[in-house]
Amino acid sequence: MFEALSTKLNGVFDRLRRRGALSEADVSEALREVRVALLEADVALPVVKDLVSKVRERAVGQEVIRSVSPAQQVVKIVNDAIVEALGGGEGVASSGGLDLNAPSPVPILMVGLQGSGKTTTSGKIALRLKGRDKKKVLLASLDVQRPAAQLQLAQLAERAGVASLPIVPGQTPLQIAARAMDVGRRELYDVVVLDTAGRLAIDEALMAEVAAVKEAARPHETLLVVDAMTGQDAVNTARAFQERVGVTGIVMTRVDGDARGGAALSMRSVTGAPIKLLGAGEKLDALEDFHPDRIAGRILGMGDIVSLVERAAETIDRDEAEKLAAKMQKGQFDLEDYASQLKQIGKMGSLSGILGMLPGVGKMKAQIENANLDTAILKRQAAIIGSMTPGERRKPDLIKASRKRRIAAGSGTTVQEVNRLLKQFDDMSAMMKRMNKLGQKGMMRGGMAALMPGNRRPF
Ligand SMILES: Nc1nc2c(ncn2[C@@H]2O[C@H](COP(=O)(O)OP(=O)(O)OP(=O)(O)O)[C@@H](O)[C@H]2O)c(=O)[nH]1
Ligand SMILES: [Mg+2]
Repeated sequence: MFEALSTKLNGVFDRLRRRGALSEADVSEALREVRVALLEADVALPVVKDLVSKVRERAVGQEVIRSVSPAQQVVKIVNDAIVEALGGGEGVASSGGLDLNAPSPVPILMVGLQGSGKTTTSGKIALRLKGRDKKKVLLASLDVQRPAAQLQLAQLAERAGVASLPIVPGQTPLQIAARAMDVGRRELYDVVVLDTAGRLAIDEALMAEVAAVKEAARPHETLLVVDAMTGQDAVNTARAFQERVGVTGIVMTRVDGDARGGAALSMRSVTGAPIKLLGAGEKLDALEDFHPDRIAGRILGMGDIVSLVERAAETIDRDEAEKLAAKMQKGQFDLEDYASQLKQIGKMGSLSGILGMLPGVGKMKAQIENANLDTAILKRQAAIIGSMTPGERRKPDLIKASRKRRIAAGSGTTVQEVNRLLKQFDDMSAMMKRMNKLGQKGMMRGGMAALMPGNRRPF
């Protein structure tokens, strides 16, 4: 699932990242492409509109985090909007997994159209509850439509190693449900899964049967099973079930196929019900909890950028950055400031990884990696600066031969390394002066990339 959407969005972001600074037109163009990609993935139109307008609003009003590029921020904003569309996001309880917080035996009712995967999913849920949650599970088939349906569930129960309700021919679904709950209570089961019959299409007979069973069994979870391959139809089915029966969650099956995935993105917004589980294969263990953030990560394939932006937002002290910017403007940037920059970069992890993501540095990434630039060098540089006196840090010109020897000895480095650091700092100061001529805006766009020693000339 999601392959095509993922490829398209990746294309959009690749093009975006090749630009350094983004104009509003760039963002608009990218959003047009995002919109088309979502529509092609079969996401419902109102959901697409909502998502795109949210992204536009946030991208425009976004405060710039200077250590990341505008394109990366857009990736993060799109990511967050997708997470929200999937039913996640801040302040929203994780919708992954089932809610079993009720007196035993907890009834779970499985509903859905024919062939959507109700019976298979009942078996999967039983296996998972038994294994992972150490629950005593009873499976009961209320399917009196298909002759072999009850047998199918009994066989699945055997494979999952759980009990199934003995088959009594001639009973109605309501009678079977009552018997299942009765056995569940008497034999102290934790969970009773009630698997119902499907119909080819939504019809009143099906809805009435399901509604009656629901009324009688009072399930704690009513799970609607939908086939991801049916795309927009799955969403319409879900809406109908939600209106007529009321469901507490959705299980989307066949996500192992090449479904376009739009249904997953539309489901929450159209039905209000969360997707709780994913069926990812015919085997009994092919059941996954639904985590909006992980799914978004799977769609965008850009988890590294998303977490980079998050880390940057957390670690970069905004006031510090403002002060620094002002100093740079006045040409007062000194080694003390450089050291504090090194520390911030250090907090964010591997330098070459971060550098590669910074605007305009992409090209140099290979060179940087070849030069084996990593945080070890940053630490040595920090040590060198740490061995200087405050006066030396403010006025590096003071540092002549004998001072260099002292600093090298104090930091466990060599005079050559001290020289290299000073040379870099000189280069950087020269660059900053040039940037000042470009004006504040140009410098801000350069962001921290401009502060990177490797950005001009790798070691
Ligand atoms: N690839 C794949 N196949 C699945 C998945 N879930 C179910 N199936 C297959 O889909 C077919 C139908 O599954 P069932 O569980 O019998 O569907 P049902 O909803 O109980 O069908 P009815 O009882 O006839 O309404 C079976 O061949 C399953 O193996 C899934 O997540 N991935
Ligand atoms: Mg079935």
